[in-house]
Amino acid sequence: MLKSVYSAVLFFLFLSVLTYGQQSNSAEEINSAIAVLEPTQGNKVTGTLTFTKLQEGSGVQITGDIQGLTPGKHGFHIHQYGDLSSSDGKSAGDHYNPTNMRHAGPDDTMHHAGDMGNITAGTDGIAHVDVKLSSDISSLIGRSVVVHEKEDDLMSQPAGNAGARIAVGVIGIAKAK
Ligand SMILES: [Cu+2]
Repeated sequence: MLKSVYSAVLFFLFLSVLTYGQQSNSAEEINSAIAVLEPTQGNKVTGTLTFTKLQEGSGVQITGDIQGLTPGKHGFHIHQYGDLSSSDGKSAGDHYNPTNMRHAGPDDTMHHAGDMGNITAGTDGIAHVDVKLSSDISSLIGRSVVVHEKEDDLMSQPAGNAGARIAVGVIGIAKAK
């Protein structure tokens, strides 16, 4: 008798642990993210980018404006870490590259998941961003967006010879509008 009560208690404990696990696994669905870009030391580039989960298939659309740039092309990537502790942006690590590809342009068959090519600033120093990435939005949360001093040649390893990091921003979950 005592033994079966004991088994029943154990069984309920087991059930509650299982249910708890399921609850913590059902994470909130992320539909939109934001990155507020701040200049690295000695620069004045700023911007705000919105990440919107695409409703068809997987992927994300990234839109927004970046200002304070020198006119022309600037390398533009998702980097691995959302760590902005160093004033030169290097703590953001290398390009986000979970599948261990070579660096290239976003239109090449194989490239880093974080390769977004270049943004182009006009004579007003503003670049209008509108790019699509195939990554799932949740895989980008906590990583960073980096804007570079120079053009990404979409070829040189490991980062397109794009020079210093002039603006960085962490990708965070956006507040619902
Ligand atoms: Cu970069």
